[in-house]
Amino acid sequence: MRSSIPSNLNDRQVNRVEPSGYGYNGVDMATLSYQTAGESHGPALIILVNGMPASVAIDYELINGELRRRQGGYGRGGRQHIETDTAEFLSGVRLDQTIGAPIVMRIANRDSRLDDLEKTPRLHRPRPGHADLAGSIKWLTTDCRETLERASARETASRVAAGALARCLLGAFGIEVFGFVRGLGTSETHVEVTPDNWSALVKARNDSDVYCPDEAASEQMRQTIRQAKEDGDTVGGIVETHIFGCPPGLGTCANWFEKLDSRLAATVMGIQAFKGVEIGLGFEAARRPGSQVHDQIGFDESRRNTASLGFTRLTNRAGGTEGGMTNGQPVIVRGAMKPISTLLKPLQSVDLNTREVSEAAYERSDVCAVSAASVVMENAIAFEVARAFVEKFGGDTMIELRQNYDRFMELARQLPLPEDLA
Ligand code: EPS
Repeated sequence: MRSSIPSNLNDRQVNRVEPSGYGYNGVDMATLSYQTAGESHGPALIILVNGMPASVAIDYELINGELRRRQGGYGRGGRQHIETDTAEFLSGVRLDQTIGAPIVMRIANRDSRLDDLEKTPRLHRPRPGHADLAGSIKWLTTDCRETLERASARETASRVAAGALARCLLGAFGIEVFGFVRGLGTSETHVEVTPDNWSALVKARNDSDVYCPDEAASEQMRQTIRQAKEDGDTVGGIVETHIFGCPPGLGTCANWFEKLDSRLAATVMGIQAFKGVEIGLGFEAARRPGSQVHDQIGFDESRRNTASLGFTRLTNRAGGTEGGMTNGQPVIVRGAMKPISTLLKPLQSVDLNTREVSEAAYERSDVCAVSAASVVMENAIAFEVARAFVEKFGGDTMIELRQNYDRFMELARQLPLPEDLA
């Protein structure tokens, strides 16, 4: 009701449509959400998570392990030798469990030097492909530093922390996430990922310093990175995430902004340097006839007690979503990362102070961060799935979430519902 809105909010705020599920005055009220703050060379990265139910057990090893993985990967730059990313919990957790209060995590930046103009000089020659030029104009400055510090992919450590925290919740319901590098430059793996083989692929991926569970493809990818380094160039790639154990019905077909597909796409496109996203067959679906796109439905009584409720598919080309909702099959998302825009052999740019054509500035950077990006996407997607899960099953505590989930699954397994319930 209008009268319940405090008078210091103007009409625009009161009437604002919040398509992303964000509620009153831009603050997410009921569902799970996170926000991040911090500059690449500021004192720390900060992550604020709201809406996490109480009594989620925090798996510190999982969270810090994912942060460590994000720092790795063949082709990374010097920064990762300086940092040891770990999440310090400042609020919302007691005795290693969430308490239902806002959660703040902090990741310290050891390479903190933002106000030291000698170590972190002003930068006037924007790098093509980075946020430098657009941001400098937007904030009416010729010092690109002010934009690049926030635009830096250093911020992705925050997303990994938030996503890995969300995985602590998902894991309690048997929902697991697997991410890897599908392609790098023109090298790619054709490995097939299934509910039966993915655990074995985790080991193969972890044994590969490019995070690809295929040894031969990994070697080609390393070679691609070595070549790019020699050429003073950079290289991008394609990363893939699979989510196993999602019950049917996460997301909805009711509104475009609530569809799980649109939320997953936004999640992926929000990661630094990502330029494309596909779910299941993605763009390939447009090239095939319907008979070679849609996944035929079967039923296997012996699987009635699994997340799929016994419904089987001959294929999973849809990538686990139909009509904006999970359908009980593994969710499959791919993202395309462009090559990093800081090149050792710089591209042409313009000095913002003089307008003279000159080479783009060089900052310490990575030749390739696709491996790290696979960790970022995997965890960012995990957060969005957890958000959809909390939205569907609700409750302030894990006890309620568990009861709602179990009850829903029981009813869904029974379909058609008995008359007294229908
Ligand atoms: C990154 C940290 C950054 C970059 C990289 C990713 O550290 P620094 O700028 O101090 O070397 O290495 O960021 C970018 C590629 C970018 O374009 O900003 C990290 O922690 O992942």
